[in-house]
Amino acid sequence: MRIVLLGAPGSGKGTQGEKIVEKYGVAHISTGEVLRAEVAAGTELGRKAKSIMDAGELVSDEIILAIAKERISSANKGKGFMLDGFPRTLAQAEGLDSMLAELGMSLDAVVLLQVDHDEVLNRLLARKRADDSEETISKRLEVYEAQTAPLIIYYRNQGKLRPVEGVGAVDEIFARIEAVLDPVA
Ligand code: B4P
Repeated sequence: MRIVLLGAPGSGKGTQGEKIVEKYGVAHISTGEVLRAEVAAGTELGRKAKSIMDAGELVSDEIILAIAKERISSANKGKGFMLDGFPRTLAQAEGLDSMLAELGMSLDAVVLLQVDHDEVLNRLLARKRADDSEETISKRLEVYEAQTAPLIIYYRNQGKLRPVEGVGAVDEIFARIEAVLDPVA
């Protein structure tokens, strides 16, 4: 199974992603996690990424596509993969499609976690990660609307979009995700 988990910052991609990995045995590829690990390790990429993440901006498509390519190639042999927080721009989505085509693969589904603006704002203010200051959060939500929300139309046009209501108890939301993924798995 090859899927994308799409949604605003704080929509619960990381939270639901863990449950998807546990049930379906797919590899979890989170570009945000990879970047945070690079920051923690103090690599050159981490140093470059930190200031961008702290400002609520997106790391360049070139860097992200290189990270994704490496992870996707190594996840290729197992039960498939779940992309969490990638793609986030149209250029990334197109890059992903051509990367998969080269490998003779395509996506099975794109799960969209739908959560309204006030709810994600409250969740992120409560989370207190390094890039969760009020100013950074507003910027990230603005960037999501401008650069990532257009992917909803992109994947709807491909017939792959599976919208899921992302508000409620974590297990309740997961049951909604299972209802759309079980037929694909
Ligand atoms: P990410 O790591 O992808 O993080 P996120 O979008 O902020 O969070 P997520 O949706 O995973 O929410 P979570 O489950 O944690 O990105 C971080 C940064 O990395 C980006 O801003 C960007 O700079 C960079 N980056 C990453 N990928 C990139 C890409 N492809 N291109 C360019 N740049 C990239 O949930 C949030 C909170 O809500 C948690 O505290 C959780 O406990 C809570 N929560 C979850 N479910 C809930 C529920 N049902 N009810 C109440 N609370 C809930």
